[in-house]
Amino acid sequence: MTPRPPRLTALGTAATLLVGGLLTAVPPARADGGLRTAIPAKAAAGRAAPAITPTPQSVKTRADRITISPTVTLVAGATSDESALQVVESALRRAGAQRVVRGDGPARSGLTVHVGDSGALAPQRIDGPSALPAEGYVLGIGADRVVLAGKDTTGTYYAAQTLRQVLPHAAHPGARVAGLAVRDWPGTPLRGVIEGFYGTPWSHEARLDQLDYYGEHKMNIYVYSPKDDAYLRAKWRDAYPADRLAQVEELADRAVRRHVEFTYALSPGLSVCYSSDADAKALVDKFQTIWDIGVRTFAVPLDDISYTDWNCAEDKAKWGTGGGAAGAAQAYLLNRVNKEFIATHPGAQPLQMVPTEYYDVSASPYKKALSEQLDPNVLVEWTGIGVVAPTMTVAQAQDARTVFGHPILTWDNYPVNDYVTDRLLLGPFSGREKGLPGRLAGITANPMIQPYASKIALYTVADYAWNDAAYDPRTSWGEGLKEYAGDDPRTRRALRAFADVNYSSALNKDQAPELAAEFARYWKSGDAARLASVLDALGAAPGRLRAGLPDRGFVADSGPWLDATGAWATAARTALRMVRAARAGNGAEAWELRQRLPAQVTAAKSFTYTGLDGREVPVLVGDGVLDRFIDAADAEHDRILGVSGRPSVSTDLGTYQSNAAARMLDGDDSTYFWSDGAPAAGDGITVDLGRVRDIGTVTLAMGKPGSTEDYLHQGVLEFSADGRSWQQLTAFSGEPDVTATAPAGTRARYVRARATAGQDNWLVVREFSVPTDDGAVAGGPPAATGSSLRAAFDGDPGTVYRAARAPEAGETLELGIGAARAVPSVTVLQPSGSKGRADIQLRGTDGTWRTVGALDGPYTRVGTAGRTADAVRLAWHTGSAAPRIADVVVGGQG
Ligand code: LTM
Repeated sequence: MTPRPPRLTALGTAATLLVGGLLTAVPPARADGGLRTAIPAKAAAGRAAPAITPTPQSVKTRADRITISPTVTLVAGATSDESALQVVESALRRAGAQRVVRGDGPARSGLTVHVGDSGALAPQRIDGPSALPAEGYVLGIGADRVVLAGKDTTGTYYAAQTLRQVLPHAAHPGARVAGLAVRDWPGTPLRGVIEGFYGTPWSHEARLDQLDYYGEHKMNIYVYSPKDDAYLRAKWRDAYPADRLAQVEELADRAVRRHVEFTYALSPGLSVCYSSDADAKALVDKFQTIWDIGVRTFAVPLDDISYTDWNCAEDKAKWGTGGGAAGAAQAYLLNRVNKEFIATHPGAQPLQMVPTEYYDVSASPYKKALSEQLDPNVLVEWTGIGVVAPTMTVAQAQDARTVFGHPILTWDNYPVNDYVTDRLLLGPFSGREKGLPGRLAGITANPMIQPYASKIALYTVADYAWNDAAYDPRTSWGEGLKEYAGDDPRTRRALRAFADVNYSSALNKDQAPELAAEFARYWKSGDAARLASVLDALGAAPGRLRAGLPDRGFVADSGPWLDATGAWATAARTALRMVRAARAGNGAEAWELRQRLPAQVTAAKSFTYTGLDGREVPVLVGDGVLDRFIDAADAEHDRILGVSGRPSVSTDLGTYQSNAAARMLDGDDSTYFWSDGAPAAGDGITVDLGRVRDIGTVTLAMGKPGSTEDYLHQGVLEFSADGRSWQQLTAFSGEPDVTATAPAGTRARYVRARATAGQDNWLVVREFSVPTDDGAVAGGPPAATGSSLRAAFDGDPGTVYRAARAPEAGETLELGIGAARAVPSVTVLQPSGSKGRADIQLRGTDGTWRTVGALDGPYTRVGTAGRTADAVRLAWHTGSAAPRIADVVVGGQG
């Protein structure tokens, strides 16, 4: 049969093409080929074809098609192996082939698939892979055949993985598959994972599963280096028991079949004597044991050890002290391993090492010694600038290459979560500059303690490392989620919603970007129906993932985070309903919902998982987004109700460590706000009283023992009713403790301390106290222990006045509201179930108390027709139960 030449459509220079739903940047069309905008695999299949991942370098569609025949013949060529053949065979069966037979040449009838034979590309008029880098491949579909032609066996295996993604899923033969020419190669030689975290090491089953995943995603290295595996670090000299060794052998074997370099990493640094022959022999002997079970790649990590303390006196005698001495000692030992083991074992891959200074590019005696003395063919792992580098650039990688003097393999600390064990890091690999992979020996990503959940980020690592030019973190993330969730759209939506609320990290600053955008949209538009459906979907996500996510390991890994997500969604829905009710004027319902929230938030924060040391670690989900939405909803409810809120404080200055601004109002002189820099003229701190109130004597207590100069050296105290026009209360200079009494009748909502000159010292404020003359609470019954009368009138419905006993005859609870004014309404909030009974009374200018209503359930609002009053009281009925009051809101306070 003479294959017909393909009909090709030229499309010109660099273009974007949709292949299986994936946007792919492609280089200019070659003279012998062209591009079509058809979607080959999709067109042939009854279902959406998966994207080719990682993003291929070049994909061209062809006008011709092939048909999956009942019998398909596989012909193995020079760069095929059993692994590739098996992937192709099972992909063809899934595409509808009933028999897949192996033959020596093209079959007389039916489809022939050439695996690892670039000569078979000729009828398709597609160039072979000879000019491609190692592991590159060409995949041609058309001219009545399929050809997988790798530069090497790994390349052909990757062609098989691409074919697996391109072929349709069909129950019967006959599927038509559109013609395609893929020309593809990796962006960097080594791409994969270093299991290098602290905490519970991955299980054996999880590692096997990971190796399968790496093969499918064209990752070719796995470094076996969990910090808490004693045989690899604390007891590195110890021989493996037979069962453990058998497991390592099984991993090594699986890795070979998935074209992954299983790298055995032994970390002797906690106890090694670098100059010791016995220790060098112990290292080499252990490597030999591992070599004997089939491993060919080895590493000696020396991170997270001290290089100022030697483990033996001989090392000090031989090398002295300091970083330079440590570098020389490490180079000595590693060179021995390199010469006595790697060089004597043909087939061994270059030795890898992790330096003790792995996190920067600053010149140092240590790096100089390594650079000059370590054998040049040893790969050096480097984490970027910082242990967890938010960004990594080409220039930094070049600097690392220069300062270490060796090829650089990045140890990229993403998505590792051993330093934030309360989080799942499910966002994409980001902040890595395009062009970086090409400057590196490779990229190894340190994953999470949770192996299955790590796959979401690892998908994006694989995508970036393969084709950084086409890489877009959000796009790759979305494609990875789709692949991982499988075909069910509900599961896909659930996974995306769950990943969104577990998104933030050092690389991805924003938490829950999609949910945060929905909250922002709601506050702007008031579209509660839309937000309700978003929150319903979030609440349903854990159940959907538990029921439908194909990778069951993910469900086990994420259990507490799934539970927390469901609970946060419940709380957020309550908050939304509360705002809706308040906005609709349904105060009683809103108050009932507001009371449910604290318990729901506590429940959402209650989920934990058990760490390696047996400690329960509480988990975080959507932090800073879900919790803030609930706070904002509370505030909105309170605003609608007319609750003033408790005083709050803000500042233009940054905060040093955990010395937060709120400490200025905590009534505790031993805690303080501490700025993280010196105030400039105009910088200041502002207390917001929540509403305009009568103010009295203001106290600003600055400085502290040990930091006596950390105060505003020159400034003013000012007050304002609206936050725009300010009046001076006092000016001060050279005094850390400032007191000023406002003239009688002064009313303000804001009081601030403002620097009038720049200074060198930072600022410490122990207390910024603005007492108010209104809001005084008197009477009874007395408050129970842990409660206060004040809580009944503090502007915070979250705090409750709980009476210690039932009221006595004639007893009242009296609340001052400052100077006499018109009062349009009084609202009394009682916790649900409260049984207090009382008349609500106002005191007029003549001093007489008049009843305007009576307590009536948890939410009582009485209109008072604008009576003028200077106080409100609850006159308890005889026989009332011990009362509980969350807040009394006197209308018209703003
Ligand atoms: O990063 C390196 C080279 N070493 C350790 C890792 O083992 C650890 O997982 C990460 C993240 O905490 N930090 C390290 O310093």
